[in-house]
Amino acid sequence: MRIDESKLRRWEVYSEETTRAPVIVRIDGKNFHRVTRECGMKRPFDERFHRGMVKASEKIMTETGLNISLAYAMSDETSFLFLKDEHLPFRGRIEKIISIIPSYASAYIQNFLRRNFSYKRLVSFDARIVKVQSLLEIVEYFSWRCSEAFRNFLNSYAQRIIGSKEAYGLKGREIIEKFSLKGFDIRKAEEWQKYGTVIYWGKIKKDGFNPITSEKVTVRRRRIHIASFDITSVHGREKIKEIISNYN
Ligand SMILES: Nc1nc2c(ncn2[C@@H]2O[C@H](COP(=O)(O)OP(=O)(O)OP(=O)(O)O)[C@@H](O)[C@H]2O)c(=O)[nH]1
Ligand SMILES: [Mg+2]
Repeated sequence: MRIDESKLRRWEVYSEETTRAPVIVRIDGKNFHRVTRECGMKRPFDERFHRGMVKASEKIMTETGLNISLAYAMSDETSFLFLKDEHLPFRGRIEKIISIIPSYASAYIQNFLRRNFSYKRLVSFDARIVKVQSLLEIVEYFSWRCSEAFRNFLNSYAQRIIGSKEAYGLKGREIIEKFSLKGFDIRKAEEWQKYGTVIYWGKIKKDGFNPITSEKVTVRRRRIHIASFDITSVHGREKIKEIISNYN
């Protein structure tokens, strides 16, 4: 039988679907409600798991050749920002981008859960494209994910501290008031639990040595930075803007 290869290639109907920068790729663990339960993780927040998600995101930024400017991890999800067209892998091909990034995450988290929680079942992450148009929209997006993290923080502690019946239908402010009556001061709670973690490139100065001139020199290197802060606040939004503007 003669194979008409060009016809068969045309059946790959989505292979030329592309995106442009700036673009965000969000990955999310599949059925992690069950995975985290079967791992016996601490509820509502397991620091080891969060550190694992942050490390996975960091590795994707540093060891895969992908040119990601910033990532934001909370719960079982991470959002990755590709800032410029020249940073986009695979000529911006969507099929490639949304299959390869969650594959790296799955591979890392699979090993991580096996090592740290003796978890033997398979895990997976899905991925989606979030097309943003401007610096303002990038900040708006990360602020939204951070507000989700904070909402999740309030609701998950409310279940335990106030009780699910009593907490039902309460607004954020009311939950915080009830927390303080019960002696839980959220200002003292862990920042990563409230706001997730931002992973980004920062510059550091390093002392070096020029062997030709035999002079001490200061070199600038880029290095991964990790920080947890309230992205919904004026200060937090400014910080995201500043991180991104520093790349130019
Ligand atoms: N115990 C514990 N569970 C966590 C932690 N972080 C995330 N999770 C669990 O992961 C879930 C993530 O939410 P979702 O992504 O909406 O739920 P999912 O079960 O992964 O469902 P799909 O993403 O739709 O497949 C949470 O509801 C928690 O059950 C943690 O630090 N500790
Ligand atoms: Mg999930």
